[in-house]
Amino acid sequence: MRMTVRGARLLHADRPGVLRPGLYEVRVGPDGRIARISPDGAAADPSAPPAAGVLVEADGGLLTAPFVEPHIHLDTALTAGDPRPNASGTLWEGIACWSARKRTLTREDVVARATEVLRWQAAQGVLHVRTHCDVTDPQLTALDALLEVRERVREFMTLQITAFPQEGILSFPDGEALLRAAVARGADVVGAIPHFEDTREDGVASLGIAFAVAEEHGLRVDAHCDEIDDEHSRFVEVLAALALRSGLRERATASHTTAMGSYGGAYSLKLQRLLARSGIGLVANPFANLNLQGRFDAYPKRRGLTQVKEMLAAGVNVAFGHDDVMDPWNALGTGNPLQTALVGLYAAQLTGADEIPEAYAMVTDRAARILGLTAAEYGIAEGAAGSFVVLPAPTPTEAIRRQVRPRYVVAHGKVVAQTPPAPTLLSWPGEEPAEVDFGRPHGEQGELP
Ligand code: 17E
Ligand code: FE2
Repeated sequence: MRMTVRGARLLHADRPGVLRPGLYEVRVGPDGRIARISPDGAAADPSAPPAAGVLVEADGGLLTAPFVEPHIHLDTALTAGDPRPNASGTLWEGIACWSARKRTLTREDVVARATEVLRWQAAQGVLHVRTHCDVTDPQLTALDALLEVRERVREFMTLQITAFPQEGILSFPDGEALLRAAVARGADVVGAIPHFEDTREDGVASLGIAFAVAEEHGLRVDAHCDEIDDEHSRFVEVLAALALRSGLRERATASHTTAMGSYGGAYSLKLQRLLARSGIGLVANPFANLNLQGRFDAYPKRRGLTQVKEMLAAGVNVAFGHDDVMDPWNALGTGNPLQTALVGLYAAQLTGADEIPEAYAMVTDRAARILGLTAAEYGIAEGAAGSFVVLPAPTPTEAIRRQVRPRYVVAHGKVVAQTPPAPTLLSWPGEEPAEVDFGRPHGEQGELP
């Protein structure tokens, strides 16, 4: 055995937020896969072989599959303020700021910034990442850099690269040729940005091109789609119809779709039915959406998110993404998925007791479905990859509420990050200094004696 984790809580395989009863021991074999999941301790299972390999004590903490980042921009990360800040806070000025910065890109610059953010992500338990990479650059400098980074991290992280035509497929000189060149060089996913194209017709045509390229090369599609407060921006229906008719279905994703926050009831119902039938996934990006949308509104001011709750209820897969880390569209961020989940659940009002764990699924299992990770690559089951996080919290809700960092991040049976507890001692008047753990005094449910 490569590793034994003792005393872990586990989630039910298909019920978000529901714990399996008791504590478990998880063993990872020499092949880096989960070899055995069993009730914890010799008392529970006298036939259990002694712990083997590296021993990790979960102390009753939750062990889940690692976090999955379904939508980030590693090429633009850590460029905030360079060459100038985004003064208006709009998507459009952000694109202009980035366009200026793009002219100064070098491969080393992109490799250094992307690697730094991937380090932050791995430290916080994110081991599967889909990044968008701007390919409206005649040199494709960022793409080449990210292809290099993808190979460097392959041993313990999945990095999917979306060829993202930030300034358009039809509205940027040679946009289609650049998109095709990016795919030829090794991009994993085909992007688009229909709401940015010069005309509605160009937007529709751009999605046709994206799906054609994806079909030709057996790739997935993930378009920035309807990222605007314009109820007339309705490209997601085009994307869903193309996903249905091409058979790409759940291999297609519409990211952002913030215009859905402006659609009326009649159209929303039509859309819910179409999206559910089409199988496409949605990625909401709460930081960027709350930051960039609503900028042209007086009060009442829109919250700027897609219809998260409604689409989940309709049976559509929805995940939460981080989008930006310190770039023209978001000056803050560390790539922390539990921060994304927290902000996302408030933005979408997923605040019911059984909705909060859904937000955890939206940065784990649901995001894994967006990336198309297989059962062998992702999940806590015998035979699956021995990659997981062990949290200093017993439930998904507590992990989000306390904003914990994983105690251990494990990739293929090897500890890649560990965060020792850092207790805060409080000297309360009349008492000895004591640790504050932010738990309810009467247990997690808060029952009074
Ligand atoms: N580009 C874009 O079109 N939309 C975004 N949210 C970001 C970059 C971050
Ligand atoms: Fe994005």
